[in-house]
Amino acid sequence: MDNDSNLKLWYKQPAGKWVEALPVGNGSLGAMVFGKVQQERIQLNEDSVWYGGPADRENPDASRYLGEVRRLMFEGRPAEAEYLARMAMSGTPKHIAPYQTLGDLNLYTAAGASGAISEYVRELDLATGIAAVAYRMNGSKFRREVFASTVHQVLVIRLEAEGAERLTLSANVTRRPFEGKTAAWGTDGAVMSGQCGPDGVTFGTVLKAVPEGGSVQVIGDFVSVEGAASVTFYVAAATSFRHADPVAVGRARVEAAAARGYAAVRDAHTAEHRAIFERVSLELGDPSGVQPLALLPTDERLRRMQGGQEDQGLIALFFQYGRYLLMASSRPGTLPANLQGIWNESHTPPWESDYHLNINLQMNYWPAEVCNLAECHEPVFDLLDRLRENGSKTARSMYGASGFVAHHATNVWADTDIVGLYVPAVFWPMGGAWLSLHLWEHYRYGLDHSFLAERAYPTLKEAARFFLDFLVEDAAGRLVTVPSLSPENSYRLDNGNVGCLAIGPSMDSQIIHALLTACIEASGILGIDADFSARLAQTLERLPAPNIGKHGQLMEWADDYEEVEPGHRHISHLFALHPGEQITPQHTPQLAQAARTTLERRLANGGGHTGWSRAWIINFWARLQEADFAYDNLLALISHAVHPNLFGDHPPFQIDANFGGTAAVAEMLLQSQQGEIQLLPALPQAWGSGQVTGLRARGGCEVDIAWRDGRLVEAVLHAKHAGVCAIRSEQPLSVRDAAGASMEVQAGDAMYRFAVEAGSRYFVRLQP
Ligand code: FUC
Repeated sequence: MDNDSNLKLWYKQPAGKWVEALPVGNGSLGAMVFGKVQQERIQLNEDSVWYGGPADRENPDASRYLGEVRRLMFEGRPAEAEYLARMAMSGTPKHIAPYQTLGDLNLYTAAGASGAISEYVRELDLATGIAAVAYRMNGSKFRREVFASTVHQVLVIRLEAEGAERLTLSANVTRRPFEGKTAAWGTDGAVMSGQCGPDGVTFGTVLKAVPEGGSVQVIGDFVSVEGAASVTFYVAAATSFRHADPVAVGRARVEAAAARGYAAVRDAHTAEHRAIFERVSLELGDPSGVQPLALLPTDERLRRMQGGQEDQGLIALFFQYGRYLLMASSRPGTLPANLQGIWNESHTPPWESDYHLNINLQMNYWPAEVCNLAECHEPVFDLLDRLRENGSKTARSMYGASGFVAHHATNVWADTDIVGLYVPAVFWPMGGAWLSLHLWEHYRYGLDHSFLAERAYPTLKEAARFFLDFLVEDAAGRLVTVPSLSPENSYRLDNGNVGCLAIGPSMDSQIIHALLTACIEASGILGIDADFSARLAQTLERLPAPNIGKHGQLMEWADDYEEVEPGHRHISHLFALHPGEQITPQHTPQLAQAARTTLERRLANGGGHTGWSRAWIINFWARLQEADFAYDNLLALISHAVHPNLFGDHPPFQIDANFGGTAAVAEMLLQSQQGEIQLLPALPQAWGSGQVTGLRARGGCEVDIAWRDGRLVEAVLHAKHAGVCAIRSEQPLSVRDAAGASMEVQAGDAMYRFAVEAGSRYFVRLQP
């Protein structure tokens, strides 16, 4: 097997633990490949396998007690407000049910087919999306390949023997302890069907074997293959979430793929996968130092890095792995990537493996636009359509407000009520608003006018409308959210009372600021809703502005309360720095300094201890253009917060660290907030030379950047739309067009502006 590439995870032994197995996925169907020789386990997932059905959980007493909760808050009695809110506002019933495993595909090698194993290699090739296992036994070579095809909507498992040995094995699908029914399907297949709880989805998993040479039969609910030179298993799964008859859909998919045959299905898969994956390439550091390390197994590289040794290739691999994981867990028509993407082996996973809306789901999608995977963002927009529908009922019944609201967590059914009783997290009406901003980001990168008109603006507007009704005036005349909280932190009042529930937490004001600003801009572009826009502008004026507190920090709440946990993992009040852009070092230097103080305080008090928290910190440092701090935290992330298969570790496994980390690497190389492109804004010393291609900038262009010894060599801008390109640079720039002619550049205040045409390329260099 060829391992001289930095686009492969590879190992010399089978996976022991689940977090050593290698993930494949097509957005909906996922699998974890263990690579065990005698009894292979391929753990299966389907994105809509969640326990239980949709539920109307609105607390019938919420609107009756809303005024009372607010009064207690304004009287400085948060503990009493919380006591009441738990009864009066939390959903009925309290919890949402989990995302669950679909089961396991097991391959059992026949008795007698054993021997000494040598030259064992297990790998995942990010460029092809194929997991492979190879080894020698009894003088024969064995090879397996596993991939999840988006084109054919099947999981394909291919086993081959080369030499005297033949393949004799049996296969079945299981789902301990909730299997439902298992049965033979014809003479070469098996079906498992069942239901996820009394009112949950029904599912169907279908398996079919196609051997070459040898024979196949069904014994019990096993598919048994004897004496084959190779065998291809096709697996499909569906649920009633999308299909009336999941088993029929599964059978049709498996039949269609088998009819095409292994080679054709594989070719279609790799072509489709490459077309998306290869949009972006990344090389960090000098290739002569980086390439030899790719010859080491991934777990060994990880151990080296944990021991303090540098490995820029491993960072590039981690970056590309994040892109791979998003492709594998989120495609047009699927559900969004949840807390574990789509990979979950449990019936009771941590945090239900749900969609947390107070950082986690948003972080999952930070790499989508900049890392050139815009279509992978679409499942979020579909979820938003459903949140908007459910959330308008919740807004009306709980808060007497128009528009829509979603709280801190949701599920497959787009639940918008308050989830659970954990006060520091749940009473937070901002989840829908924050997620809606992803529509605006998608527009800003792609400039698709009809997407803005038809998809983005209508939802942004409903998200904004909610706050026109929900915000209340505080004693200082500001418009604030209440009850709400700063996820998931608490504060101390001067009277000694500790509270989570808060009046006007800074993150809320910052999210609302971003939302209203987006709405105003969007309505301007679309030329509609001038009156509504004017109302939003008035509201905007009255939001609490980001403010600096007694430690020189950015204040986490509207008032400068003492923080109970200054090292808290959430750093919500820096939303305005990232992913927001209300604060930038160039435009608001004092606030940027305060944000820096906040970060330093968090880190000095033990912050960054969860994977996602560390990933966010890297993004913050990148926005503050502190390249080496960003790099140190990136090293901390990869060496302390990933599993052997490079899955992010909260702990436990949570995928947001992968996506947040990937976005952070991009953020170090290219930024485009505030209408200004910045090339290499946070390039650490360790990345002296390198190149990246295919990143996207807001304003509709793709950017390739090459650098040497820490300095820009050349950036190529591929303009997708006509307009004016604005680059911020402290060093003088010159720009040429594709024909090599100097462009007319308007320069001043460290900004370089030039007109671009759709479909043209522009070459940017430092002036000699
Ligand atoms: C948020 C975080 C936790 C965890 C959970 C899924 O509530 O505070 O750390 O990531 O989401």
